[in-house]
Amino acid sequence: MSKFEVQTIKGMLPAMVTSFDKDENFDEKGQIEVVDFLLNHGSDGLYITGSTGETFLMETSERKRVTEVVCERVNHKKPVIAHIGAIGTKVSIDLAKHASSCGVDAISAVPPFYWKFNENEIFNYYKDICEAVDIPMIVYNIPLAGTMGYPLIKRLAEIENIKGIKYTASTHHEITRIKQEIGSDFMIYSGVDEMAVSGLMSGADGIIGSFYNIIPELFKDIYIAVKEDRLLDAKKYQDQANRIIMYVLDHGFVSTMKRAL
Ligand code: MN9
Repeated sequence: MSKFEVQTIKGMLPAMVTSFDKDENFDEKGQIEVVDFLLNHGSDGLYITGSTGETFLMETSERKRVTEVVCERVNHKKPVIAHIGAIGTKVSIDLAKHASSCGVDAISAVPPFYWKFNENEIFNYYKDICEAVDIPMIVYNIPLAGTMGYPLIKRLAEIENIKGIKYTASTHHEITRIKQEIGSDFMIYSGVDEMAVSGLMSGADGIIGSFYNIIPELFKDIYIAVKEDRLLDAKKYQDQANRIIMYVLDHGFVSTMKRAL
């Protein structure tokens, strides 16, 4: 059973990396260490098996095992959002049902990608998943899978289980528009780490990102500074974070973050 209402999921949530051993198998012990590290460094929840978690390199069975191990360790101390997106609806529904049975608080999915699906196909993908499970869905706007424009987001928000969006696109004016026109209880999680201040100032309820795996405190400071209207402090922290991000992106970001961890 999930525990947290989606409207209470706010703050700084790492898009958690997945631990693998030297043979590239899921490393349960390593994963538990990462979970403990992130929870002990101010995380307000975890976003698991997403792009940063190298989900598209994993077998469906491995993705399920990651969800089981993380849910057991977190044990409802903080909210867990499980990304269940896949190129096909059948796999996504299977993962969604499994994540739901593990007690995650919400699921999330990138839109189906590669074949440049049209708006109706993307809408129906999310609708089919939402009809198969009784758990909140956070849709995902990310240019890598094809940015969804405001009209499609508005349509998706009419599906009952769709309660928010992870917004990893730079069109932050749309964050303000979503809050104004769809409603303040439609949750928005800003996903471009380099623009966390901008996302929060545009109205995001929280931030979900890769770099909170390695510099969680700095992003928690950003979140708190914006909420307390200390914008010059927030900018200073963002500038510090971005110097680290630029370095890491130049060196292969998941591997370099793991080295840093
Ligand atoms: O949304 C992440 N996006 C991708 C989450 O992985 C594509 C971000 O956290 C970026 O990794 C980060 C670095 O560019 O902003």
